[in-house]
Amino acid sequence: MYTQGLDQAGRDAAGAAGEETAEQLDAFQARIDAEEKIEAKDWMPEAYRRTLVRQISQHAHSEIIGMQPEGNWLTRAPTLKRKAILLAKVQDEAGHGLYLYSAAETLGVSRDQMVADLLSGKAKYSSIFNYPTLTWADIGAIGWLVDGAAIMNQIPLCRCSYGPYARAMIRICKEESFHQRQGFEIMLTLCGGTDEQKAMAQDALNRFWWPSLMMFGPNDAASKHSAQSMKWKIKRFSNDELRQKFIDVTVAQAEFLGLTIPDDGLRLDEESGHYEHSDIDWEEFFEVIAGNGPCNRQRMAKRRKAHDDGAWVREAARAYAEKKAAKAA
Ligand code: FAQ
Repeated sequence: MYTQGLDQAGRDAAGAAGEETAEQLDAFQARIDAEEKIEAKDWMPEAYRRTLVRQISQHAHSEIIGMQPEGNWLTRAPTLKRKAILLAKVQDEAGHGLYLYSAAETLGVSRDQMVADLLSGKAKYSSIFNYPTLTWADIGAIGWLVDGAAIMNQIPLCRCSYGPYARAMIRICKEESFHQRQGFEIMLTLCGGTDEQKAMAQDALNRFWWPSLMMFGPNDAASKHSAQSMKWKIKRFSNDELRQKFIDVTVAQAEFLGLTIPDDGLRLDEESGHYEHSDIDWEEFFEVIAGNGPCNRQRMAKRRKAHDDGAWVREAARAYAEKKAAKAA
């Protein structure tokens, strides 16, 4: 019911989009430039609202779909302790999805609508979750690299101009930081183990390195939303800037583990202090986000099945709400 009201607010805002005046837009930009937080009930340009709904809902979907590759190893974790840690991590991702859906709802879109957009294939989720987790070392690589890349991208989102998103990101980043350490610790343990275990860690790095770099999105020249999102201080850094920061910190971590980054072109430019790297396979990236990655179909089929299997829970919750409302009336 709450979101029905929000849906209406969203439609009203969309209807008013054509009536935005230059004065309103200038005043809004001045608030952004002054680092004021924009809150749910504040006036905002329709394009700002839509950009946030797109980004926050895609972020939420990523957290939810992102539970699948790791969930794949819950029953096969090597020890009870590892299993408990992984279970907690996967539950955290569900929690992140829920805070993010709530943050997006404040912009006038209902969770039902966002979920429908995911299930119909209209909304995207992060490319990284379309790669398979073939060995236990992949769980280490996901924590180390995928959560590592997520933190690099998401710490600046704690300073996003939209208050509800920025506040949700604070707790998410704290939890992602724990996730990154648990992944690195798995890699450290494997690298200190037998030759076979170390080879498993290297293989996971080989397979997850390039997809992790793709998480930051297309390069700046091809990023259609970056310029406007940076002007609105939704994004604080460009895709390439964040990718570079990630590479610069991660190379030293790989060296510490005694692993080799699978890039012959990787070299430190002494002058800039940054690592140069080989070209990213953008063709692969665009294929994955178009739905043709190694696991896209499997991930969506599983999500649709989970949604269908949960129909009775939604039905029961609806019936209970109706009963309560009738009693109150
Ligand atoms: N995958 O113009 P840009 C996590 C799309 S959470 C798929 O540069 P923008 C936690 C983009 O949507 C990971 N699509 O777009 C975890 C746009 O398409 P559209 C998720 C991508 O928004 C760990 C088009 O390409 N994190 O990992 C990707 O300015 C372990 C053009 O791109 C977030 O969502 C991609 N990698 O910048 C969970 C963070 N990149 O919408 C479980 C918030 C780009 O026009 C286990 N999001 N696209 O159809 C962001 O920071 C931004 O949205 C970017 C993209 C940086 C992802």
